[in-house]
Amino acid sequence: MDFNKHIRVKDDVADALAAGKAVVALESTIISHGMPYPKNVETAKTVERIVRDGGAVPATIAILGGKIKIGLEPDELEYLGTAEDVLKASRRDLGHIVANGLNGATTVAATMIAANLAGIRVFVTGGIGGVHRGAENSFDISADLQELSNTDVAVICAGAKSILDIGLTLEYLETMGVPVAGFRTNELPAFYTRHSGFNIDYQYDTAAEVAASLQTKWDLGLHGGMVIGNPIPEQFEMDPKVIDGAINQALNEADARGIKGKETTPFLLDRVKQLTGGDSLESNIELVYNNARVGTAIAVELANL
Ligand code: PSU
Ligand code: MN
Repeated sequence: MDFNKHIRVKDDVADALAAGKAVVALESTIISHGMPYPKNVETAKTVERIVRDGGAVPATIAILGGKIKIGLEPDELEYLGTAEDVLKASRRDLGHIVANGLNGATTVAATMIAANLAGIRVFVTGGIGGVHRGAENSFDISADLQELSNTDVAVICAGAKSILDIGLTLEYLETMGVPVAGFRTNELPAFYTRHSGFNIDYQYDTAAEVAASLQTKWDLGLHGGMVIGNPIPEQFEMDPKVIDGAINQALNEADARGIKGKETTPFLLDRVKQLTGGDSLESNIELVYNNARVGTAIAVELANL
């Protein structure tokens, strides 16, 4: 399918969309900048298999050679997981990367944009960006939050990491009119742990309830997405003390080294992983799998409406 000269939709994704079947978008920053090789590529491939097993077609999104690709081949996933020349691509970066024929790994914001262009309504990831701790000085607020306000794509995630200020992230989402729901929880999950202590607006216990809420929002002409927070399964949860200690140390180091802008999130993710001796990576992978199962069920329900 070639509805826009900058976009290439993989055949199986295009066929599913044309037939009104369920498609699940997946991001690529998590592959190129969120996890180390080879776990990143293994995870990306396993997530695609979970989506297929659940009855939907996976569409991992990235920019390769200046084309926005919706649905990737296995060798393209491998490339994203190993190459050094893959830029982190958020909303502001898309025009530049595409115009110059470069490679980019799409963030939540950029993946939402690409998914929406192709007509994909459901997107599964690990965690969203948000309002960073100390944002009152740094002004560091992820472009993901504005995107959630504007672009009609639901994001299934394991909540927000405490590298972020979770309370301020929720306030910002409220201001921007973004619904935040919990899947079988009334709290926003804190990524590595099930509990953040921050209550959220709605609890949905089935994929059908989420799909009905999304469809109704869009039927009312309300643009934007929804955050569906799906807690990490208990057996893969981290000890809150261990993870909080690692996050605090990583934040102090980022501050001392003057890390800023788009480098902040990848730096913090990488340090937390090193400081927890790889445990955080295992939790991260398992929560993505869990999100893929729930997100696929939501996409299937939405396609049936
Ligand atoms: N949170 C994670 N893992 C990630 C990211 C966030 O737990 O890989 C990535 C996502 O792609 C997200 C991006 O969209 O980081 C946010 O970056 P920034 O804060 O620079 O907007
Ligand atoms: Mn930022």
